[in-house]
Amino acid sequence: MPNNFALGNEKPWSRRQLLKLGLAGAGVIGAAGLWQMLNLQSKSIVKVPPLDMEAPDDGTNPMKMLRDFDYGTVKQENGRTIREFQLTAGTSIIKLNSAVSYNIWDLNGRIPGPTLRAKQGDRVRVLFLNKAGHSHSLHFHGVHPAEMDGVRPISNGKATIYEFDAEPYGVHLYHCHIEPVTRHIAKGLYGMFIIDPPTPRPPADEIVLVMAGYDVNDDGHNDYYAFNGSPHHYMDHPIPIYQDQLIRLYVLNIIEYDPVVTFHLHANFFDVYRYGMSMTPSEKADVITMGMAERHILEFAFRYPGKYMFHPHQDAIAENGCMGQFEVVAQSKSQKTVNNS
Ligand SMILES: [Cu+2]
Repeated sequence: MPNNFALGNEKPWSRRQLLKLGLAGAGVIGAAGLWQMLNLQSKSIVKVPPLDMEAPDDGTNPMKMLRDFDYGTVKQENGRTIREFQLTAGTSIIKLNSAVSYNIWDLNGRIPGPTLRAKQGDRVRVLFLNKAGHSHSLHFHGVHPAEMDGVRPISNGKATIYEFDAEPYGVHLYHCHIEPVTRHIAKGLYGMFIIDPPTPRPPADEIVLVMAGYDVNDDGHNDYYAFNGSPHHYMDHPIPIYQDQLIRLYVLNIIEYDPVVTFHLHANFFDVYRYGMSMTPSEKADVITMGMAERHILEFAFRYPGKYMFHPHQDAIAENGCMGQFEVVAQSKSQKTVNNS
C-alpha cells in the first residue's frame, strides 16, 4: 500500500505536512478559480431569503448544509489546475429525536459529508484521513483508473490520496466501500459530488437534499429517515425560498435497506435532469422514483406563496423522518424588477 501514510492530529493539515508529501502547489488561481468566482457571482443575482440557522445541539446543521458547497483549494501544478479537498472520517453521536441518539461515522464532523464541487476537466485530489476507529475508504462515482477506485481499506490512523480527473459532468456521490458496505454507508460515510458542466447552468437558488436512513437496532431495517442528516428537521424548520425564483435541487437517495424510494413535491411539477448529465430536461414530473444511489437535478419555481411539503411517497418513510417543507416567501414588485434586470 504505497499510498498510505500516517499523519498527526493537526487540523487542517499543515503546509509542512503537505510539502513533505509533495502536495503543496503554487497556489495560483487559474481558470478553475475564475470559474468558481463567476459561479458564485452569478449566484449573487439569485434571491435567497434569510435562513433560520437554528441547529440541533448535536453538531449537525441541516440548514447550513442546504446551500453549502465545498469547492476545495485551487492550485496550479505543472500547468494543471488541481482542486484539492480534505476529508477526515470520525465518529460522533447525533440526536434522531428527543429520546434517541445514534452513533455515526462522519466526514469532517458532519452527516452527510461535505458536498464536493468541481468543474469538468479539473484534476481532483482528495486527501482522506481516517480517524473513525475502523478501516474505511472513499469510492467516488465517475470515471477514473482502477487504483483510484477507493475499494482498498485505509486503516484507522492512516491516510491516502485519491486523484483523478473530474468527469463526466453530473450529480455524483462518494461513499465508503468497505464491507459490509451497507452498514458503512448507513452509518454515515457518504456525500454528494457535483461536477459542473463546462458552460455553467443558469443562475438558480441551488439546494442539496440527501435522503438517508438509520437502522438503530441493527436488524437490517431502517427505523428513522432524514433529509441532510436530521429526521423531520425541515418540517420543523421549513426551507425558505422566494416565489418565482428558479430552484435547482440536487437530490441523492442514499437510503440503504429500502431498495427504492420516490421523491414527491407538493403543488408543483419539476423539470428532471437525470443524474444531472444533461443541459435539457428529460421530463416533467411531481414524483420521481429513485433506486439506491440514484441522484438527479430537479428544477422548479413556486407560483404561490405558502408552505409546501416534499417527501418520498412511501408514507412510512416520510412519517419516520424523510419529510420537509418549503416556505415560499412572496417577492415584492421591486425585488422582482431587480431579479429580472
Ligand atoms: Cu467504512
